[in-house]
This record gives sequence, structure tokens and C-alpha cells, in this order.
Amino acid sequence: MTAIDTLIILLIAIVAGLGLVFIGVLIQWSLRKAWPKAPEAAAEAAPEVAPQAQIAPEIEAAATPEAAGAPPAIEREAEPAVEEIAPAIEPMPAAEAPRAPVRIGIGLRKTRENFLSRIRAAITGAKKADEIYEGLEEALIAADVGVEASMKLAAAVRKRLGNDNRPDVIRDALKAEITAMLADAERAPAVPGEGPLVIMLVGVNGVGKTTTVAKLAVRMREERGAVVVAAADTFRAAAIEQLEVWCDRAGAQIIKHQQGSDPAAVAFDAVKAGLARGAGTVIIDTAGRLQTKVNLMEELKKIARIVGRELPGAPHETWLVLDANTGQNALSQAKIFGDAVPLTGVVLAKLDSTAKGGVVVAIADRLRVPVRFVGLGEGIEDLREFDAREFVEALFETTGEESVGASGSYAA
Ligand SMILES: Nc1nc2c(ncn2[C@@H]2O[C@H](COP(=O)(O)OP(=O)(O)OP(=O)(O)O)[C@@H](O)[C@H]2O)c(=O)[nH]1
Ligand SMILES: [Mg+2]
Repeated sequence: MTAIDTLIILLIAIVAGLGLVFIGVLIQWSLRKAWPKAPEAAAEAAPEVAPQAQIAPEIEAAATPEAAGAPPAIEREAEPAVEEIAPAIEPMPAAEAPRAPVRIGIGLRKTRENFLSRIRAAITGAKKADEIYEGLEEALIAADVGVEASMKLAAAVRKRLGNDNRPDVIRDALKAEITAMLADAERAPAVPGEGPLVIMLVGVNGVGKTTTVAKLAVRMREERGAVVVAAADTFRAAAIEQLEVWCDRAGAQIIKHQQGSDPAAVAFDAVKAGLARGAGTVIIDTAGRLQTKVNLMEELKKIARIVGRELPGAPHETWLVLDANTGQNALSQAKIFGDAVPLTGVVLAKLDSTAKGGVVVAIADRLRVPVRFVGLGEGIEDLREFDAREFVEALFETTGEESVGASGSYAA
């Protein structure tokens, strides 16, 4: 064997070695990527996780402690011995290296297709004014804008235009009226007097609360510094584990107790930890489902009460997370949660996967609370601050359908 032969063999061995290392890294990377799904899958398999409809008042479980004459679990619990709780302050985890943004552009495609085709059909063609506005109203209702908001919008456009039935003019007037309706519900975000901004996320199970906590944590960390997250869904199996994985990714510190422990105590600890380490934001993840709706609402009230005791004014923001696919059901969910805790905003998750995005307008009109953020995908980057004008532009975007829209972000 010549020296050249030996060199070639050596070279082949090195290349093969490098190849093996590369495959190893690839496998590790794909496992990490898939991991946050794992707790969800486990949760789905767990018997206590019921479908989202569980929260509907009419389906409230009968076989509950209350039904058996026992007081609700939340009332049997003593308030947490707040003085005894010493938050374990761990070093803030480092966030994962930022990945390239994924799928943020899909946005409103499905909603826009649904919405525009209906509006177009209603306002084009030689029709009488009565027919046009009746059709417009029906088209808006069918696009999930809600009955009341649709009637208001059609009436406002008609009042604005009189007998001008040109489709372009009607379309522009409708845009302006929808924008005005959305802008009317806008409110300035809360500014905490002292200490961290405390945001509590509430909503029925499966709407996207935990995912939104992670997305918000990334954003708030960039805007306001360190983020502490409270794992206050202590009810669902695997919820804490799921949040832990997300917090690792987001570079947020998680405060957790055992599964089944008092969520108010977890939230209290998180606020205390946030104060102690000068965090900019504390985000509280809550359960979407307990044994009964009553228990859940009492639990949320208690969390808010205990947190406010530690930091006056907290929670400064309580956002209802809604699944955009729910359509008009969103309004009844808002009523149920709003009766328990004052809602200061809405996060509309899964806007990317629905044609029912028109519900944004119904929310603004009926709830009178602003949509703060919209979820546009399952990735940690897929959260967008809601902007009424940008949203409406994207909703009506027609030039080069499915190319980059005027807003460049909501539009596909
Ligand atoms: N397409 C899409 N999926 C989302 C979005 N936000 C959340 N999801 C998915 O919705 C599912 C439920 O999300 P979670 O964050 O676990 O919902 P949750 O409200 O915390 O659920 P519970 O803890 O059971 O109450 C997951 O599969 C998420 O990936 C979004 O904006 N777009
Ligand atoms: Mg959750």
C-alpha cells in the first residue's frame, strides 16, 4: 500500500466520521423540534381531558363533588399561606437561538377568500339598494361578523352613501366602517405603577393559551426584559411539562408546583419571583377546564385576588384567548369568563387555520375589548400584534391574490 492509498483511506474515514456526526445532530434537532407536541399528545390520551365543548354551560358535568353535595374543591382549599411561600429563584434560562420566522405570512388567506367572495356577490350586479344592503348584511353574517355588527355595518354604509350603488364605493365605505368599529374597541395597554406587568391568560381548553404564553414570553422578553411564567394550570396532566418546554425555548423562567396544587399559590410565587428579580413581565397560564365550570371560574377569581394582594393592580391585563375557529361561540365564552374576571383584551389564536376571522369584528362590537394579538401558527414566532387598519387592509386585499398583500403580514 502506497502512502497515497493510506491518505485516501484516511480521508474516506474522516468524511464518513463527519457524516455520522451530522446525522446525529440532525436526529437530535428533529427530536427537539417535535418535543413540545409530546405533552399535547399525552394529554389527548389522558382520560380527564375532555373536548372543548365541555365548558358549554349545558354540558356541565353532573358527576361532580357539587352534585354529590360536597362544596366545590376550590372552596374547600384554604387560601395559600402566602407568607410561607418562598419562591425558588432559579437562573433565567437562555433562549434558543432564533430560528428563521415560519409561516407568519399565511395569515388571513382563508378568511379573506370567504369574506371577499360573499361581499363581492352582494354588491356587484345591477341591483336595487334594498337588495344590495340586505345581501351585504347576509354576506357579513355568513362571514362570521355577527348579526348585530352586520346590521350596524350595513346600515352605516347605507347612511353614508345614500343612493350611490357603485360596488367600489360601497366596498370602500364598508372598509371604513369596519375599521371604525375595530378602532372603537381599542384601549391603551396597561402600565404597571411598580413591579412587573402581570398578564393572565384565560380561556376554554385547547384554544391556545399555553402556546400564546410562550409566544408572548418571547415578545415581552424583547420589549420589557426578563419574563417569569406561572404554571397555574395544575389540573391537566402534562400541562406543567408542556409549559416547561415552551419556557426553555422562550428563555423565560417558569414557576411551578406539583400537579394538583393550588394555582393561586403558583401565581403568587411567580409575582413574588418577578418582583424579586426585577422582571419586566409575569405571564400566568391557567387551566382551560376543571371538574366543573364553576370550579374553574372560582379558581380564576382566586388567582386574580391573590396576585392583586401581592402586587396592587395585578393582574394588569387579563386576556381571553379565543380559537378563531369557534366563530360566534367566542361571544358566549367571553360572557362566561368576563363574569368571573374583568377581561381587558382578547388574543385570537389560530387565525391562520380558519375562514371565520370575521369574528374579530363581532368581538370588537359586542365585547368592547380590544383584540391585542392574533395567533398565526403553531410556532413561537407566530404571534402578531393586532392593528385594526392593517387587518382591514389585508381582509380586503384583492390585487395579486395570494401574493404579498398591502400589509405584508396578515395577507398571504
Ligand atoms: N394553527 C394554529 N395552531 C395553534 C395556534 N395557537 C395554538 N395552536 C395549537 O392549538 C393546540 C392547543 O394549544 P394549547 O396552547 O395547548 O392550548 P391551551 O388553551 O393551553 O389548552 P389547555 O391547556 O388544554 O386548556 C396546539 O396544538 C397548538 O399548537 C395558532 O395560532 N395557530
Ligand atoms: Mg394550556
